[in-house]
Amino acid sequence: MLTVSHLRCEYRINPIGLDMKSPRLSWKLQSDRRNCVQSAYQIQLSLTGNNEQIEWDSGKINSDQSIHVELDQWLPNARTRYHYRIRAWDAAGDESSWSDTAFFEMGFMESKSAWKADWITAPLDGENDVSCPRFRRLFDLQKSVTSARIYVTALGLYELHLNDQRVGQDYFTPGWTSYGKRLQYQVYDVTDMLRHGENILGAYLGDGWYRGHLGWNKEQKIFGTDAALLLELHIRYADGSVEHILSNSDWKVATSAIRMSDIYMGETYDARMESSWIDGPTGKWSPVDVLDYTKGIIVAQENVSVTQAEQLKPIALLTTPQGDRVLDMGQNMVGWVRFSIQGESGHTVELRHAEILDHEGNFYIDNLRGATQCIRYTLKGGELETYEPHFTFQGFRYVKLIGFPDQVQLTDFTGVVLHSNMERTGNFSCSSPLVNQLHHNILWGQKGNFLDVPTDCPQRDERLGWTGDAQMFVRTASYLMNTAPFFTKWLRDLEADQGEDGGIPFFVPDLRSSTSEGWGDTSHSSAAWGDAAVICPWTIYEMYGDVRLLAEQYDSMKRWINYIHAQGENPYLWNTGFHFGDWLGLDSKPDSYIGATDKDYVATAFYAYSVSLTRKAAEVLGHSEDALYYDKLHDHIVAAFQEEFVTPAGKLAVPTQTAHVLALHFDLLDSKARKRAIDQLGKLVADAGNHLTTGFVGTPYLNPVLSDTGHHELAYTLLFQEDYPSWLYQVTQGATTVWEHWDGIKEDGSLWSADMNSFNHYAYGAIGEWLYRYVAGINTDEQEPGFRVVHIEPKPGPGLEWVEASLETMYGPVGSSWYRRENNELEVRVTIPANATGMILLPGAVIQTVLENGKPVDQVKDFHDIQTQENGVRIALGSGSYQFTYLAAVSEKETDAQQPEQTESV
Ligand code: RAM
Repeated sequence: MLTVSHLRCEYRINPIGLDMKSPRLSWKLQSDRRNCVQSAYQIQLSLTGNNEQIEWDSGKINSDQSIHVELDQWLPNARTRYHYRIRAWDAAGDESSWSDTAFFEMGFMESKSAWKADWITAPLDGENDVSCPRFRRLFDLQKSVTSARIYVTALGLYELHLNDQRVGQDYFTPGWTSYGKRLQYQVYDVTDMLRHGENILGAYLGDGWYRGHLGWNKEQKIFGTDAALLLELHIRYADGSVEHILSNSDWKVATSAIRMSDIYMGETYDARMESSWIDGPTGKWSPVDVLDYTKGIIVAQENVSVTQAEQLKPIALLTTPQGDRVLDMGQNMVGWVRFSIQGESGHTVELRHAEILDHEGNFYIDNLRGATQCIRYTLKGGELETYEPHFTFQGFRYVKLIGFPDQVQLTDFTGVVLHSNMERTGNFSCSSPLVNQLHHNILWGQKGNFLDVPTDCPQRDERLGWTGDAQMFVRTASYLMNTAPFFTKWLRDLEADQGEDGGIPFFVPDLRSSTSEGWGDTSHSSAAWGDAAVICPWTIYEMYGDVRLLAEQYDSMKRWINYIHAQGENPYLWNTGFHFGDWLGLDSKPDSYIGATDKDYVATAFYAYSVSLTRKAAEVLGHSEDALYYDKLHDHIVAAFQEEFVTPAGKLAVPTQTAHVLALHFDLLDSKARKRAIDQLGKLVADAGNHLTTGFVGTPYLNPVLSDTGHHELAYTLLFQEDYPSWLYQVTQGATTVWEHWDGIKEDGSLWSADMNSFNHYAYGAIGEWLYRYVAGINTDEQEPGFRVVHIEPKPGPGLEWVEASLETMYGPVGSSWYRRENNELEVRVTIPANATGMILLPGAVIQTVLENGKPVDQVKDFHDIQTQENGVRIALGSGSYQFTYLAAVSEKETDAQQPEQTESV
C-alpha cells in the first residue's frame, strides 16, 4: 500500500503568512514494498478544507519529485489560505489515496505599501518612558465574524493579548534580523478569540535586541531609539464585508507591571502594578505618538518561531558553603524559570542565574561578565501568584533564590526551555554512556544557541550570531534538527549585512559600532568566519536539496570570494588583515587566544575551500562560465598555497595538527605531499599523547580527516580520551552542554579566566557530524542532495559495541545501526525511505545473511548492484529495511559495554 503524508509547505506545517510567489510543497511516501519510487503525483488546492471547490489541480504529473515542488502556472493571492492535498503513484503501479489536507496561507505578499496602519510608540517624556509600555485599543463587534487575522511587527519585541488571552505561542517576536534592513512580521489567526460586543486588543513592547543592551560594550539603542508597534487586525464578516482595526492615533498607552526587561539583564516585575486592560494603572491611559518609520523593510517571517519547547523540573535545592539557596536544574538550559509564590504585597524576590558552581560549590557568575540575568519580582500579595518573564532569557543550570520563603518546594519552579521550534531529525545512541552524554550535550548546545539566530553562547554579554561558529556547526545542527528555515532567514541577514566590498561581518546581525573596540580598525572580515557565506548555504543545499536557497545566496557567495580576491597584492593568497586564526587552539602562545597555525595559512586554505564550493554551486545552478572561472581560480590558489606553505620535498611548512587537517580536508596537496601530511598528522597526534591541540578551525574536521585518511582508529582514540584535552574530559567533569574551552574547568578544579568562559558554546560540538556521518555512516550524495541518494557507510571502531542512529530526511526516516555479534560478525541494519535510494558500503568482506524486513533475502544478487571493493562490499539498495550480517574485516579492542536489547527487525 502506498500512502502520502507529512505534508509541508516551505518546510513548515500549515504556515501562515508566506510572502513568496511560489511556495514549495514537500511530502513523504510510505510503502510496504521495497524499491518504492514515485512515478507521478497530483496536487489539488482548494479554498476550503473540505476540497469541494477545487481552486487549482495539477492533474497527474509524471515526476519522481516529492520535495520542494512548485506549483506550475499558479500564483497565490495575498492574505489567502489554500488547503492542499496530494496523491501519488509509484513505479510498481500502486496508487495512494488522497493525503490528509494541510494548508498554507499567504501574507501581504509584495505589496509592502499594503500596510495601512501607523507605527505607534509611547511618548518619550513623562511616566510612560519605561522599557515596557503597554498599548491598547477597544473596539466593538456587532456582526458575525467568519475570519480574523492579525498582521503585526514591532521595533523591539511585542507580546499581544486579545480579550485577556495571549495571542499565539511565539516568543521574542518579531525575531532578530538586520533591523534597519529587514524586519519580520507575523500573522495570527484570531477568529476564535473575538467576541460579540466589546473587544480589547493589547500589546506589551519590550526593548529586545532592538534597543536593549547588546554587545560586550553593552551599548543600548543600537538599532533605534523608539520601541514601536505596527499592527493590523483584518476582520471578515459573514455578510462579506471587511473591517480593519489598525494601530494608529486611536490607541492608548500606559505603563505596565514589567518595569524593566532586557535580553542580558533580566526582568523586573511589580505585580502590584498589574491591572486589567480596561482599567489600566489607576485608569490612566494616554494618547500614543505616531512614529514616522519606514514600512519598506518589512518581510514575512522566514524562520520557525521561538516557542516554549520543553519544561524541566529542578532536581535539587542546595545550600552552598556560602549559605546561598540554589536550585539545580540538572541541565545547562536556556529560557527562564516559571515560579509560584505566596506572600506579602510589596515583598520582592530575586532569581540569579549561573551555569556552574565553583570548585567549592559556591554560586559562580563571574563568567557572565556584564549580563546580570537577574529576575526581580515584587508580589501582589494574598493569593498564590505565578510568574514567568517576557522579553529576556537566561543561560543557566543553577538558580540562586533570594528572598524566597523557607518552605519553598522544588515543585514551585519549572525551567522553561525556549528555542526556535525546529523539527528534531537526528537520533544517535551507542554502547558508550559517555559518548551518549556527549551527543546529549551537543543537542543541548543547539537548543540553547538556536534562539532565532545561531549564537556563540546564550549567557554572557555576547549572545551574538558569530559567523564562524555557525559555519562550524551547521552540518551537525542539520543532522540534529531541520535547520533549513532557520538558516534561510539568517543567511538573508548575512547577505543584508554584507559590505559593499563583499566583506562579511564577524556576526550577523551586525552591530559593528558597538563592538569594534578591541578588534582595531579592521574590515570585520576574518577567514573561516566570513566563509559562513559559502559553507552555510552549501550545507543546507546538501542536507535538504534546497536549490532555491543556493540560488538566492549565490550572489553573496560570489561577492565574498571577490572580497578575498581583492585583499593584498597576490590575488591567490590571503595574507593580509585581521583573522581569528585557529581560535582557542591549544598550541597558542601564552596569553593568546589564537592557535599556532599561521593565520595566512588558515585564510588561504579557506579561500581555496570556499572557491571550490562556489564552483560546485555554479555547476548546480547552471552557471557554467562561472564554474570554469572558479575552477581556474581554485587551481591558482592551490598552486600559490603549495608554493607558499609546502616545501619542495612535500612537507607542510606549518607544523600543526590544524594545518594538516585543513590541507587534507580541503584537498590542497599533491599526492606526495598528501601522503606525507597523512603520516605527519598521525605523528602530531601521537606526539601530543594521542590528544588534540586544535581550536575552533581545526577541530570540526579533525576526526573526519583521520577517518578519511586511514587513521580511523586514531579518531576513535581521540573520541574516547577522557583526560584534558578531549570531548569526554568535559563530560567526565559533569558537563551537560559543550564548553567554549577544552579546559573551561581545569583538572585541579580551577576555572579558565572569567573574561571568556562559556559552558554552552557549540563550536566543538561539531564532532556530532562525525558521529552521524562516519560512526553511523549516514551521508547524502552530493549529486543527489537532500538524501535522495543515501550513502550508508558505517565505520565501527575500537571501543564501541553498537550504534543506533536515525535521521528524518526530506524523504523520510533513514536508519543505520550496527552491532558486534559473536565470532567477529557484524550486523548492520539499514532503512532507506520511499522515493530515495541507498548506496551502502559494508566495511567487511564476507556477507553471511541478508534480511529484508526481518525475512531472509536468499540471493544478494537480488539487489540492483553489488560490488566487492578494496574497502568493503558496496550494494545499491532501493527503499526498505534491511539487515546484513557479515564478517568484520578488522579485529578491534574488546570493551565491556552492554549490548542493547535485541529487536526483531529495524
Ligand atoms: C568569541 C565568541 C565566538 C568566537 C569569537 C572569535 O568572543 O564567543 O565563539 O567566534 O570570539
